[in-house]
Amino acid sequence: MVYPKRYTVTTALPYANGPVHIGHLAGVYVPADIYVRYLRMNGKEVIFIGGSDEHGVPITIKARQEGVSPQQIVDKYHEMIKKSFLDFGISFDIYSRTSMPLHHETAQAFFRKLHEKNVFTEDTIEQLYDEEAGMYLADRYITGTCPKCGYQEAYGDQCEKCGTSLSPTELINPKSVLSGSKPVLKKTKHWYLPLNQYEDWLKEWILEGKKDIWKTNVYGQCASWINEGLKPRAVTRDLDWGVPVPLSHAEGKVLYVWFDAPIGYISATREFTGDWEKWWKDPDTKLVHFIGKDNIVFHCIIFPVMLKAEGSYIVPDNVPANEFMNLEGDKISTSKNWAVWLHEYLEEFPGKQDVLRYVLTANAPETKDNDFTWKDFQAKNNNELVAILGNFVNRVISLTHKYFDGVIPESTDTTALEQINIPAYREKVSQAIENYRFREAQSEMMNLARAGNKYLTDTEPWHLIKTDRQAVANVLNNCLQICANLSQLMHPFLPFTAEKIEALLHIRRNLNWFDIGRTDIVKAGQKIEPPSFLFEKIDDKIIEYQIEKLKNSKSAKHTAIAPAPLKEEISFEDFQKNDIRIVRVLEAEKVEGTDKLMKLTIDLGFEQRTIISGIAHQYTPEEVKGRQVAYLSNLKPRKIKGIESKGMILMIQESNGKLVFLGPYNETENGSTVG
Ligand code: B3M
Ligand code: ZN
Repeated sequence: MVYPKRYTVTTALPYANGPVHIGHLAGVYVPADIYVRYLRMNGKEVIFIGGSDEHGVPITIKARQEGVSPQQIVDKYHEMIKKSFLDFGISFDIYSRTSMPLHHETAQAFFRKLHEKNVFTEDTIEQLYDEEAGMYLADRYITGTCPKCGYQEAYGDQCEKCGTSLSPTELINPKSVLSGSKPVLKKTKHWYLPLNQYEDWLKEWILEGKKDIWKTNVYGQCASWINEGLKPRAVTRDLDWGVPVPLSHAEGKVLYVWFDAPIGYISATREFTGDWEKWWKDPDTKLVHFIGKDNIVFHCIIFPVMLKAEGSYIVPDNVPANEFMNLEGDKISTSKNWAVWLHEYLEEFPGKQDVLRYVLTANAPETKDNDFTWKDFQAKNNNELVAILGNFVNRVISLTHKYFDGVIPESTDTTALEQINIPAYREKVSQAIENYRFREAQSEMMNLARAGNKYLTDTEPWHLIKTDRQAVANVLNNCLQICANLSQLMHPFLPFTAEKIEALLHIRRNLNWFDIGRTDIVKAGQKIEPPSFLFEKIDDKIIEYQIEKLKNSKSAKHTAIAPAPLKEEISFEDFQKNDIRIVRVLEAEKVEGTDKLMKLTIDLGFEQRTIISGIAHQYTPEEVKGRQVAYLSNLKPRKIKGIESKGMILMIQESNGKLVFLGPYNETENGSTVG
């Protein structure tokens, strides 16, 4: 195998229109991170690029839903997404964003260059237009029935059911997402990338050149695209959010998000280093795109054609796209709130990043869609991480403290280590990673922990100590070497745990991949730290809570699209009739036999009252008790489920149906008035 000089590794830029979930991690970011950490440990020159995709219709639709500007949306979610990746140890060299000026400039220069080279064709076409909203309806602004599979909610750019890429006019019964009205046809001019002119090149490069090299799912999708015949593809849109088309006669037009977003990889590289060209133009650089299967055509056909047409760029060596990770048997869906959000996971499982990384890799959807279930998460944690890996390291460290005061004993016999043959594990893991088979790689790493566990159990140092202290010294020294090697072998997969073991054993961190297999990583005479658990059992209650939470979240799914309309005007006197107070919730309990109702006892300072509130489907009594909340005191009392309810507490209602408490910023006196 000829090794390239350096590696440019990119990960799909998630749309900054919501937080990221386990599907993102499993499909793209964890495998890419494993790959990059492995390359770095091998001393390879590598740049690891990520960033947020901040343009396109998904962003503007979200902004409409939340009643804020697109910039506010991307500012909010970019930070959130960036933090989640950092928290999970995704070791980007740079995590950038496409709304930054350097990206606009890079994308515009790219477009201009293609324009100057006469690559584009221009065409004035009839496009769907929403007369009520006064807007052309591109991509996801339009839904209708898929002409291929009949799915009724296909988007104007793609059917999510069958994966077919569509153009808005192909949809049957098209409907505007904005107003719900039936769109009309209106003329507009656009620029097209003539994919058809690159068919011969694509056939040679992919169909001949990548057979048996690219994953079969990726190769297969490309082959069917190319064989069906490619059509010119519009790379501009009539929208007011995006990178403006850099031509004088193109007002009101922006670049198609799928034109500018992949250029984002290049902009991010430029942001990271002035010496960016070697990462994109040197034929000795290997370019690898980690993506999900819905992005295959863009990374294997459209972006490579752009790069090829520009002329000075390399094209991807590989595009190891994954299939999808489902959740408890259903497709993960942001709009249906069917997801495990990374920021929420970290709040509920602080410090357990590696557990999720492990489970997602063990179930990685490498060749087919896979399913994440909480029960399996629990089983993998308890039966593998705790019972095998954690248990082995823990036993070795405990026994070293018990028999040798926590000092690594001298060994006189390494035969057992040679038999275990750590370099063979290293080679298997390497082979698997280099071929993008990360679940296999991780399971080989675990096999070394299994081998260590078995060796320790078979030699029974707790019996041996009575008769042969030197034999025990040999076993423990050998086992400590296995732990030390394991810490290196697990680095790409479980970086947080690897560092914990390094700290426990006082391992210096300037080792590299080829040190794996050494029998002297830790030295006799060296003191080690007392044992501390690497993983802990997760019990049934916690798992049941997660399953329950997931079920409940489905009922609070997105329904509203437009912000609630403003109500009719009232006089100040009308408003003053409301007696609004700040009160404290003293007691809270669910009303038996109902889903939503909670009975609250509140304190007005001078009096206590009972009210019934419809919040039990979203909050537990513990979450409500003790809060200060806003309360309308003079609402006519009502009997609900036989209980008299006096007044009501005021809640914020988000467009997704979520209820949020409204209260004072700081503690205040109970009974204070609001107005
Ligand atoms: N934002 C689509 C997605 O999140 C898109 C990827 C861009 S990669 C250049 O699936
Ligand atoms: Zn379809």
